Amino acid sequence: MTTNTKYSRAQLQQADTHHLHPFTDHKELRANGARMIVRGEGPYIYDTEGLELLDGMAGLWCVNVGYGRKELADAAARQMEELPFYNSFFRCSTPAPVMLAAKLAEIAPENMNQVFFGTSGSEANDTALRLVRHFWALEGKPEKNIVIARNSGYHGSTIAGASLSGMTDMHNQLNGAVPNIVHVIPPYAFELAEPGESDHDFGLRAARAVEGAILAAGADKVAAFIGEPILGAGGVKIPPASYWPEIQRICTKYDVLLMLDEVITGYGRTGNWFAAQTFGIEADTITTAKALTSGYQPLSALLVGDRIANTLVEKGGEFFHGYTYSAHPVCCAVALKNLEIIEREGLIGRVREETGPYLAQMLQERIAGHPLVGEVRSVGLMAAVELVKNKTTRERYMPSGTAGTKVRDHAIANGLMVRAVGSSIIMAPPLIWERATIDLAGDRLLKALDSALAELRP
Ligand code: PXG
Repeated sequence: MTTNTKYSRAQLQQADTHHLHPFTDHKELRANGARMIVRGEGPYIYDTEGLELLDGMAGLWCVNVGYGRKELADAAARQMEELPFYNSFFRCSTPAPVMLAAKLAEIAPENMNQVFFGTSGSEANDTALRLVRHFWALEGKPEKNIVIARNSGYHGSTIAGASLSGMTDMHNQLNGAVPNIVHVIPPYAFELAEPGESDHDFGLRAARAVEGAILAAGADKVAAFIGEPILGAGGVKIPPASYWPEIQRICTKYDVLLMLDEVITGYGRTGNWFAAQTFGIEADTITTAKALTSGYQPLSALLVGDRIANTLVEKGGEFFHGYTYSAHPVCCAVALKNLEIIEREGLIGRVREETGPYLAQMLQERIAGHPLVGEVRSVGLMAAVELVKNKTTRERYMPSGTAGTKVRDHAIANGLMVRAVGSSIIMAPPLIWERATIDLAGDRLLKALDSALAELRP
């Protein structure tokens, strides 16, 4: 028996009272107990009670190749047997991260040829923030240090990650964010576009909020803009097509670096290796983590563009930054095997050409017309369903989350794991989903919407 199978749910829930969970109201958790997930196979996860759930969230936006991949376990075991750890400080290195860095340079956008490793997206964003400020200092402009980010953005939970994030509740608990970070509106047309304003015009207006912030601070004070190509944890907010080209124009005009956070969108989710390719964005840094190993090991890679890397190499001296587990050989060995699987199985092309369009079609044809649904939207295998009280006025059920948690709980009861973000339901399934899996998810989501509707409008 393994740790996963030898305990009952009651035993696990008892022991779990010693465990402080992330992003959790601990009193509420102790009153209700956690669902204990003990096994995964392909697109499914299983709990202690034997309930089978179709995992519409790929773990936490990361298990892109699905569960139960023995090849990844073998890659980790081989690396652990040969060399479980050695560091990459003090002029040392090990083969796995070296080969992974070269591979990432091959699949990344053309101007990205250097990689800095960490173990989480939050760490990678700390690295990115320090690196862009260091870059401008090396260029003789240390006062060019303000970073512009967005409300509803999510960039992690360390102090720098939370400071870059645009979540009010997180900021309120920080009691002092990292200074010189400014937030502007996100490109969220469903709630923020004015009546009669086209998506195109709203996209330009949202991008020009960045220009406004640059002009307010003075371009000689602004180091960079950071954004997720699609806001993920903030609710799969997909920008209008006009947004990213305008952001690119603005960053170029004022010589502001463009930092992309692809912790969720990286490694195939939008139908290309990176969403930078899907949206045609040329960035100076790209933060990646999660699906780099499909979540089988903790690993992040900050992809660094040539402009920053050249300065760092040519005039940098020592960059006083790094983590014990930067370039961890076991994590990197797993990442190499994971990228090999993604390529060998053609998962990214399938998302781009088949399952992404099929998911969009399923949502349009089967979900969009439901009385609770105000909008469906998706890119690749990343989707949101907006829940409303009134389809025309887009009035919401209050307090925020009322409809979201109801639909989510019914979805889980019907065998589909999804996530609720305020008044929306979001999905980011493993890239191994096929048409039949998407149909099944559609059946279960529809049942959940009907059950929630019956409770909300008895
Ligand atoms: N950037 C983005 C875009 C993320 O989505 C991070 C950075 C931080 O990564 P780490 O590995 O430090 O967690 C993330 C993480 C959710 C949820 O509820 C999303 C994340 C993490 C936890 C929960 O959707 N994204």
